[in-house]
Amino acid sequence: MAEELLDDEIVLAELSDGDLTAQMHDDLYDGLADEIVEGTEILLERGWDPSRVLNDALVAGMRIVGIDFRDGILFVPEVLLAANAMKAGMAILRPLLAETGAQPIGKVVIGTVKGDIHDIGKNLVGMMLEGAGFEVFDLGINTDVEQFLAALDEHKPDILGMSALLTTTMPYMKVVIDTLIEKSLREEYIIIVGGAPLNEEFSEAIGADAYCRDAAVASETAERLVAQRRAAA
Ligand code: B1M
Repeated sequence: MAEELLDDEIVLAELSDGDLTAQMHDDLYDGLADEIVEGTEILLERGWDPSRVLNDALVAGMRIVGIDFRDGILFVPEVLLAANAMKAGMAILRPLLAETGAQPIGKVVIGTVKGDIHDIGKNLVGMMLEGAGFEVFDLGINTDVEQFLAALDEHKPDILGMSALLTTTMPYMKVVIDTLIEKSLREEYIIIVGGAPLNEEFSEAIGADAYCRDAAVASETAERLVAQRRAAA
């Protein structure tokens, strides 16, 4: 029996490129960070470009995770594990991508608003956005308007993302948006908002561009809105 199990063990280094990327999609889905690190290193050793590893092995795998999360097949704990595995692969690729000058598909500044310390959902959104190929600047929790403005000025992102989990803190999103309007900066950014107490109506009322129900929707919406804006430019 033990012998049988050993025979079944998959040796990543022995797989063809196609089988290895498919296996990495499965390993991401299963949240296996060590296997993702190993697979990433093998593909790099085989001469793969870091951006090809990112797109074909990691981003493609996270897309499957995102779809199944959206469809209620995967739940938060599994997605956090998958996102952590993705992060482990990203940690190897990030410096290499910086060297090759590979461009992210866009930049996002994200934070949980002032007065609010909930960050699990926001972190998940940040990870999914990274998984989709965005460069993400996470301002953390309890972020006030000055911190948002400073980060927007510093990073010049395509997207500003705000998260709130409390009915008492969600109105602060409007404070940030109104400040951007006052400073004639509102049109510079796509603004997406999310968090359990929000809805479409609230997002429209405060002047955001989109409300995102969950992290998968956030990443799909971010990709769509950035593509639309670039096409219109
Ligand atoms: Co708090 N808490 N909490 N809490 N907490 C809630 C939110 C609450 C609904 C619980 C309840 O009473 N049923 C309630 C809010 C009630 C209300 O306002 N209507 C509440 C309360 C009252 C409080 C305190 C006031 C409790 C107290 O001290 N008396 C206090 C507030 C502290 C503060 O922020 N100032 C508090 C504290 C805490 C903990 C510190 C203990 C902890 C947070 C730990 C942490 O985040 N590091 C905590 C937790 C864990 C929760 C619950 C149980 C779970 C939240 C969570 O992480 N969900 C929560 C109850 C609940 O929501 N069921 C609750 C999982 C997460 C993946 O989902 O965050 O919704 P979520 O994110 C989703 C989507 O919303 C969306 O995508 C995410 C992933 O799919 N999304 C975005 C989120 N942000 C987005 C941004 C986007 C796009 C999508 O674009 C930018």
